Amino acid sequence: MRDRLEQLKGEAWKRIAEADETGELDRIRVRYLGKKGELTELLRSLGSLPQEQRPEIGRLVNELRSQLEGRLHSRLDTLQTEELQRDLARETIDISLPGRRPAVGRKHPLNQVLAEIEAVFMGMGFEVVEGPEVELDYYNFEALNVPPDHPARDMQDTFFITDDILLRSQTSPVQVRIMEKRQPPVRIIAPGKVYRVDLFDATHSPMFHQVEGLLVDEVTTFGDLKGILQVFVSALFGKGRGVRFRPSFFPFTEPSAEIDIECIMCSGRGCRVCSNTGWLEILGAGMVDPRVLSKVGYDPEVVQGFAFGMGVERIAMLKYGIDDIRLFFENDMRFLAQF
Ligand code: 2NL
Repeated sequence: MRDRLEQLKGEAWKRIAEADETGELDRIRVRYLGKKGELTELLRSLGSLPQEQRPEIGRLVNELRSQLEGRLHSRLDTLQTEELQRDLARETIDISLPGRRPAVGRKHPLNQVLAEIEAVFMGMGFEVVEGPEVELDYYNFEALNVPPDHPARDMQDTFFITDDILLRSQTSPVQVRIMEKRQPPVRIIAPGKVYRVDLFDATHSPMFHQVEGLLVDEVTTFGDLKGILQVFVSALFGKGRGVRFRPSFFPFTEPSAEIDIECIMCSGRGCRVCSNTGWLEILGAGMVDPRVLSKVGYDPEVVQGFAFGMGVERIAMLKYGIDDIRLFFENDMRFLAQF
């Protein structure tokens, strides 16, 4: 019996020492200490021994059982530590590897210029207002004194959806809607997308951005209009930039003017960009036609107003010397990242 115990012990120690994964230790435990384990069986067979040997052998079996448990436990400890070290080594993160720098976005150049324009007029007390791009013929044309036979009201020039619904061709309808709702003084600018039937080429786009402005109050003069537009030009193109007002015509203003600045490229000497005139057109403007005021319920004998309109793309092209409007809409990062 003693020999059998010694033999069991030798085998078990060897197995435990050779076990190289925790699952193997479980199998060893079952083999010796399980319900049908070899040591358990031995304990059960004690009854067949002579009475005087039983206490001594019983003590040895129990001693072996607790030694076995101890060894299994410490081997398990060792294996778990080794496994952890292996996992840690395998999952090491190399923190010395430089990271990938995320690309930082920026405002589209058109929105940069728009923000600049808005800031100038907000500084002079104008409020920024917006309105629908799908409009009624009434707000886009009728309320603005555009006659029924005007070329702008032709399908060749404006995107009609039905007979009386269209894509707005200017942002003036936003201003008409505001005038219908409020009493003077009105001091607003209306930025946004506008649509015209045009081929997409270097200087035309069927969709572009406009900023219109409107001021209506008691005693408003053409001199006020000139002063405000002079401030605008100085802010965007520099204080020394020459400005001229040239007589023109719009159905919604009378008198009307187109505003030119000294050519950005040649400073007035004459070049290809300004067609040798030395001047570049940047704005249309005028005193609001009394008929437009009457239609929204204002009394033209009591209030007057001025209005102006500009193309954001055109301003941005002149400011940055860009010669093709399509560059704004192609989303080529090599172009956009320059601003
Ligand atoms: C241009 C010219 C202009 C207006 C827009 C306007 C608006 C109202 C009443 C009267 Cl509600 N006028 N807007 C006036 C003159 C010129 O735009 O060249 N735009 C790109």
